[in-house]
Amino acid sequence: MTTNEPLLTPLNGYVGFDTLTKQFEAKMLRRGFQFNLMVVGQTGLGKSTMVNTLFSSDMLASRGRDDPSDPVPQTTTINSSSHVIVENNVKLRLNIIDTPGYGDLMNNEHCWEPIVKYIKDQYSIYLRKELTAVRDRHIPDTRVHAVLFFINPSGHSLRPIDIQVLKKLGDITNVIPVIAKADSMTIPERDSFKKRIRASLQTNNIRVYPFDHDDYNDDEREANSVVQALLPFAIVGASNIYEVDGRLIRGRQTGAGLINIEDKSMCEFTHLRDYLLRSNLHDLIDTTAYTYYESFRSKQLLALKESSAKQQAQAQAAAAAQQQYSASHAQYA
Ligand SMILES: Nc1nc2c(ncn2[C@@H]2O[C@H](COP(=O)(O)OP(=O)(O)O)[C@@H](O)[C@H]2O)c(=O)[nH]1
Ligand SMILES: [Mg+2]
Repeated sequence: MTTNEPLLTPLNGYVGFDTLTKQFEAKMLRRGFQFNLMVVGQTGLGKSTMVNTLFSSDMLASRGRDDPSDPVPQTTTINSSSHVIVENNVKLRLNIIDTPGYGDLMNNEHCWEPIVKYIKDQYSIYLRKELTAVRDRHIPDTRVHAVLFFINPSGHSLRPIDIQVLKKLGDITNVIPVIAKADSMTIPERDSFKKRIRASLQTNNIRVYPFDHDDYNDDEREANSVVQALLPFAIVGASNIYEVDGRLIRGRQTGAGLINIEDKSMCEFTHLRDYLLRSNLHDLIDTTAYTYYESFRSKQLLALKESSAKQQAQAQAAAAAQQQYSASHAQYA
């Protein structure tokens, strides 16, 4: 007999499977987590600084200039760097993928191609490993789990090139748009810029993270809609520590004074950090595996099936033609 009602184990009949979460936790702690974060945007928007700010460390060299007449140093190739960070026994293996400033050139046609190719290549590598006869117990995961997309704080709207790139990226990975260097805007300017960007994302049908899917329950949907109304996060990056009223804060000294980047009334850095690392890290990894990679995988496998069916049909046709040819020649032999 099967019933949908859960059976409670009687008090005197403790079985012990309620320790499953602990067993799982112990295993996951031992194994650690892998998170791959990509940053995309024009050179000089503060991508490297933001990565360092997010993880409170010096992972990427920020290439600011000492003198305004110096040329702007650029990242010219896609660079992946690995780091291991540990917090309260939880080990996080972090891959930061720094991309060349796209859209820096006069002719930006196809400037997104290397970025899109990199993301798809990682899916491809994973799929190949998954399909080998003797596959690794744990396939190393290099799939990009999230892209931080840096928007120029121009105060106008998204550039056509941004729209194009966002569209391409939103189709294949989790994209979190952020307004870079938000300290260059006043709060009202920032808020109307955010509104325009949200409208532009919607009219152009661009999928950014979070988006609703069947796996979410009502609470998660509710939490997502709160974040959707906040996007894009207007952030300020800073690696310097200042002492204010006896407290150490991370801040950026600007002409208008010191910005405490952890103060929510000044910028949305903490919203981004909490969202990315404290509440949604696991969901980003999950969405990559079960939405984006899954769709890549099924497309690839279908294409493979179709091409092998085609090959088979061609081979059958060739064999039939050969047979017919041999039969007709046999008549005259
Ligand atoms: N005003 C302001 N400057 C920033 C901010 N973040 C970074 N910078 C400065 O912008 C310059 C370029 O930063 P970098 O992180 O190297 O940019 P990337 O080329 O996008 O990686 C550096 O001089 C940084 O100090 C920010 O939020 N506000
Ligand atoms: Mg950089």
